Parts: sequence; structure tokens; C-alpha cells
Amino acid sequence: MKTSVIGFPRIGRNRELKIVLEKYFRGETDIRQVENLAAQLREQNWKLQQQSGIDWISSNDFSLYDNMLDVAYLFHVIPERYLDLKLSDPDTYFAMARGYQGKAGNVKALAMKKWFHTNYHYMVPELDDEMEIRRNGDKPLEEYRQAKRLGIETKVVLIGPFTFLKLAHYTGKKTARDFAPVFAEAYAELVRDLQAEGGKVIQFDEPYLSFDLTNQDKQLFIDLYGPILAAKTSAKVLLQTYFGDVRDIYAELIKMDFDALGLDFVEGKQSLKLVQTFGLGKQQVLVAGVVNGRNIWRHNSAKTADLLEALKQCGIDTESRVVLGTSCSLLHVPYTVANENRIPQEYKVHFSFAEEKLNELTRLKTNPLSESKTEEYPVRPDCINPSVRERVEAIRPEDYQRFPDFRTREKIQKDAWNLPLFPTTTIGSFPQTADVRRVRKEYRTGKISHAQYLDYMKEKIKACIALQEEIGLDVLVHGEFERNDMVEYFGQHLDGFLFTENGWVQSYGTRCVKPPIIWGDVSRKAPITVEWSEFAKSCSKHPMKGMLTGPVTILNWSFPREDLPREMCVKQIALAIRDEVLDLEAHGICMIQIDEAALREKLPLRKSDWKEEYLDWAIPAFRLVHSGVKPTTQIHTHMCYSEFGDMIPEIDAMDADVISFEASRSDLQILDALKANDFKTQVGPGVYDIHSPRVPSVEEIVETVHKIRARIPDYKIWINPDCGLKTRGEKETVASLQNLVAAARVLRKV
Ligand code: THG
Ligand code: ZN
Repeated sequence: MKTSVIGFPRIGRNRELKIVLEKYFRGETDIRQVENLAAQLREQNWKLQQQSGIDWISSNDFSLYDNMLDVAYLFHVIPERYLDLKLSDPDTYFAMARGYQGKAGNVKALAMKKWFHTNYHYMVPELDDEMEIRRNGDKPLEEYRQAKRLGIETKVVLIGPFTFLKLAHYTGKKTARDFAPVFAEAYAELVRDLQAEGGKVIQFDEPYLSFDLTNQDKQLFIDLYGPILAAKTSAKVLLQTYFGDVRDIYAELIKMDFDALGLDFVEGKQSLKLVQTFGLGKQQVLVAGVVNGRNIWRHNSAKTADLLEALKQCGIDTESRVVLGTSCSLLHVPYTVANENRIPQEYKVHFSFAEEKLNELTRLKTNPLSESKTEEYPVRPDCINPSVRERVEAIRPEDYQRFPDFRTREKIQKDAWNLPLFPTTTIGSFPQTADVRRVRKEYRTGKISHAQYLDYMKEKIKACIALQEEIGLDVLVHGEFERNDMVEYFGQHLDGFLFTENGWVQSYGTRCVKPPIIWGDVSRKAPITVEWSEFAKSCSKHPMKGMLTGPVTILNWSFPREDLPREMCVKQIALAIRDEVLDLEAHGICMIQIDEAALREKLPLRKSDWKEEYLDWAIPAFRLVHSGVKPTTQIHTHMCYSEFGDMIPEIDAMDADVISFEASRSDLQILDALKANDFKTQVGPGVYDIHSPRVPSVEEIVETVHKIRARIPDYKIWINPDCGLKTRGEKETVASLQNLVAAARVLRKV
């Protein structure tokens, strides 16, 4: 039996790629240094996989920024505004990734979106009617050659044309359909070129096939692959799918001329059933994604043994026709457990990061059946807390229901808070300047005392509040200087979480996150934010929001345990955050924001799964957090996107009093849907884009609010930026907020 890896992390074991790229972006190094390091990282990855005994090792899974952007660039999907800058090739690529501001001009970056239900973001390719699709460079060929020079025969990996065209944005009249013939030809040409180089396996990633597909989608897929498969002579083409099963198109896939089909047996609920029902194409090999590419728990080989047994039962000779693989790219897990020195061994034995997963794969191929019989799966220490279990058991239906109902509360709160029309506020975080990060680090490493740390943070909070008062904001925040990542911060203050030192996972470009691991039952050790919020409140007469992260987001941005349903786990987290909410209220902080930045992220890919598998527990979890507060206490929430046009009733059912979300970048499209659904919650549709350093003018903001007023009654409108300000500079933040307040004042007069 052979083994296959879909893709490997590329940021570097110690984030070397991030470091060199950020140096390059600051002008402190040249592109040669970047290229050299990139080549070294690729070489390390290939050698590691070779030494582990992986048979199908990927090349071109590497990227300096993003694989979707790589494909766009490879086929010259480069909007005019970037070409007009007349920059070097790499700088044109980076201008698309990050925008450009300098001598050559001033352009925005391509949009960025979540890659399916992961915390990775891809760059959204932009196709316009005039665009001429043609080959631009040879990245896949060059990386294949590099590996070959090292004596490593790789399979060349590329995001397939279907997923690429389905995820692209079309600025003109043309659609995916119109671009299909030229893309099919461009991909076919690449297949021919790779074959000419001696390429033996080409892998096209088509995760989009895990969504619900229409007949038009299926036809588009079939039309795209016609010319591509016709170009095949000496090489084998592997169609790689992941993030679910491909039930809508499986029957067609086995009739097409793919040499291998890659199916996800971890997230693909129906993958086995599909193989059992329809079989495989005569000559097709099955690449069975069995090792989980999205979670960090050690693989349970007994499950793979069962799968192989079931495949044998359908008459498949598993030895010759099954390749064991990862369920998706290993991009979504950290490099190696070996980088962790603080986690005790009895915990560590349960983890498997990217490098360990390679060994799991090769161990499986030697003899999965006999091995699984002898191998005991070790029991996890202290992951059950009986009092937490009891508390979850004791939750009553009424604990999910806040009293009185929304409209009654709305009236009570209008009187209690006495805010002006169009109240102004921010989402919570203020710019995290270098000194803030430095002090946090000094405290963490013991260079400064707890008292020194507190003094510094209190000064920062005081200054931040004074600044907000001076700007004239109505509802203030403390600025969140004490927090690194909003999920890591809460995880560190809750029982049941484990933390890695170096478990970085790429989120976008050079940015990474370190997801906490939910090890056991979750509970709150002690109040987390109360002291900070109390101090902040004492600094001002204005309303001060307490700032929390919601249970669904904490769960979604962690590595979840797999021995407990997510539904149970989220209840435990919700109870812990509920205690924090009630403590804040008891200490006089009666405006509380509970962010659910990642609520939409883990929405199942198939709409038929939305309710039962997700919303039916995610929305109640949020309600459980705030149902115990007084009628006058105002609950806010925030979401980092506005793509919830198709789940507005569910968002309303969270029963928050106020919600803020990102709307400026999507041209406020969501507002029509809010109106159509008679959205009850008060709303702050972000009036400017914080992802850009640009300062919006007063007129622009007034204009935006007028558009909001056309759909939402005045008394429900809040005015705020569209996300936290932590990644912004201080100067543009102050200027933008001054204009925001000025705009609100203009609006109150008319
Ligand atoms: N936290 C987590 N996931 C997220 C976000 C978050 N996913 C979506 C979105 N926000 C992603 N955005 C970012 C923005 C900035 C950074 C990471 C993700 C970032 N990271 C630092 C870096 O890479 O240098 C490291 C941060 C640290 O030191 O902890 O800047 O907010 N979980
Ligand atoms: Zn946000």
C-alpha cells in the first residue's frame, strides 16, 4: 500500500518564511533572500516526507503567500490596477496580496475570504471581461524540477479550475462559464508541459465539490476536465477532494478519466457509502484520506483497519488500489510536537502534528490490520470533571431564554442608558503598538513584575479612555491591551485547555494563530476580565463595555476534543462565559459585548446540515451565556463578516440587544436582507473598513449611514468601525474615529 500527502505547512518550523517576508515587506532584505529561504523550506519538507517513507509527496503546495493567488498569478489573472504599477514580478504578486502604497501608486489588495470552514484565508481572484488568460511563469514546473534535482519525484499539486472559477469574483459581465474554455486549455497546457518534464502524477485539488452542487456546476466541472484529461499521456491525474464527501458528483467522477480519486474519509460522512454504492472506475486508484488534516489528535488505526476491511468487502484490492492519505492539506495543523517543551509527556503522546502525521501514515501502510489489534489507544488523563458534567446536565430549557422579550427590553434600555441617536462606539481593541507587545512579553518571560505589568496596562487603559473621551465617542472600551489573541486569552484563563509554545498555524499571508487545544471539560477558575473592566469603568462617566469572546468562537478557533460532541463542549464553555457575564454585571459593568467573530466560519458546507449539525446548538450556546442578566443590561455582539444573508433569523435568534458586523467592504448588501427579515436586533453595520489604513472622510461616513437609514429605522442604528482596531496604526485610528464622531453629529442635526 502506498501513502500520499495532500500538502504540507510552509510557514517554517519556526516561522522562518514569515520572518523573511516581513523583512522584505519592510525593505530590509531583497527577494533573493526570500527565494533562497523558500527553496530551503521546500527542500526540508520534501526530505522530511521522503525520510518518513511517503510515496506521493507534493510539490507546488508551497506558496509565498497563498495558493489561490498562485493560480491567479500563474494564469495571469492580474487586474489592470496591479499591472499599471509596473513593479517587478514578485512585487506585482505581493501588491495583489497586500495592496501597494508608494511611488508607483496606491492600490488596494485583492479581497480575502475564509477557505471553506477553516481559519485559513485565501485571496479572491478577480476576473474582468477584458482579461486575457495566459501562462505567466512556471512556478509548478520550477518546483517540480527543484525536487527532481534533489532526487525526489513529486506529484505536482494545483488548485483545480473548478474550485478556482467557483471561488473567483467576476467584476464584469462574464461568468465562470464564459471563462471555462480558456481555463481548461490553460490547465491542459500545463499538463502537457509537466509531462514533457517527466511529471508522473498531477493532483488537482477540488474541495468545492464538497458543497451542494447544481446541475450547472456539475456540467461546468465536466466541461473543464474534458480538455485537461484529453491532454494526459504519460502522467496520471489525481482528482483530490476534501472537507467533506462529493455525493452530488461521485457517480460522474468514476466515469471520467481520472487515474485516482482522493476522498475524505474523516469529514466525508458519505464517502464510504459512495464507494460501496457506485464502486470505483475500472482503472481508478482510491486515495483514502484517513489521517485528519484539521485536528491534532493521534490517529486511531483501528478505524482505518475497519475502513480497509469495508473496502475489501466491495471487492477492491486494497493493496494495489488504495493509497492512504491525509484528509486535507496539513497546512491546518502545526509542524511538530517535538517543538513543545512545556506540555507534559502524558499529554503529548496524544498529539500528532504535521510531522507526526507523516509517521502515522507510513506506520499504517506497513500493516494496518495487525497493528491495530496490538496497539492500545492510551487513556487520556484528567479530561473529565464531574462537577462540569453535572452542571451541563442541570441546564433547563428556560436557561436559554432571556426575560423580558427583546422589544420590552429595548424600551427599558432606551430609558436606562439615555444614549443619543446614532450612538458611536468601537468594536473593542485599540492599536497594539510595539510597546504593548513588548511589555506583555517582558511580563510573560519574567523580566518585569506583576505590579509593573499592571501599572503599565492601567496607564494604557487610562490613556485609551481619555483619547476616546476626547474624540467624543459615546460608548467606550478599555482597548484590550492585555490580550494577545481573543481566543488564546480566554483559553489561558479557563480550565480544560492546553497551550502550545510553537503550534503556529497559518491564518493568512504571513499571519499565524496558535489555536488552544481543548483537552478536557472546560470551567472557569476565577473571574477573567472583571478587574480590567472595573478599572476601566472607574476612569470615565461614559458607558463602558465589558468585552468577552463567545463560546462558539472559542470552540471554533481551538482544536476541539473528539471524545465529546461539540454540542456538549460548547455548553461547558458557555457556562464558563456565563459566569463571567454575571460577574461583570455584579460589578456594575452592565453593557457587555460577547463577540462571536467565528460563528459563521464552521457552518457546514452543505445547507442540509446547517441546522441539525450546527445552528441548533451554536445559537442556544450564545443564548445560554447572556440569559441571566437584568433587563437593563445591554448585550452586544460582533461578527467579523456580513455573509449571513441566508441565516438572518438565526442571528436575530441569538437575542442580543445590539450587533455590529463588517458591512463596508460588501457594500452594505446585507441591509436589504435585514429589512426583508424585519431584523429586531439593533445594528452597527461597520461604516468603514479597518483592514485598510485609509482614513474615511466625514462625508463618506454620512453617505454610508444614509444608505443604512434607508433600510433600518434610525433608533436601531449604531455607528462604529467594522472590526477591532488592533492591527491598525494609532494615527489613522484617531483620524478615522474623529471623522466617525463628526459624521454622527452631522446626522443628529438632520
Ligand atoms: N484569532 C484567531 N483566529 C482568527 C482571528 C483572530 N481568524 C480570523 C482572523 N482573526 C484572522 N486574523 C488575524 C489577524 C492577525 C493575526 C492573525 C490572524 C496576527 N498574528 C500574529 C502574527 O502572525 O504575527 C501572531 C499573534 C500573536 O502573537 O499571538 O497578527 O483574531 N484565533
Ligand atoms: Zn471583527
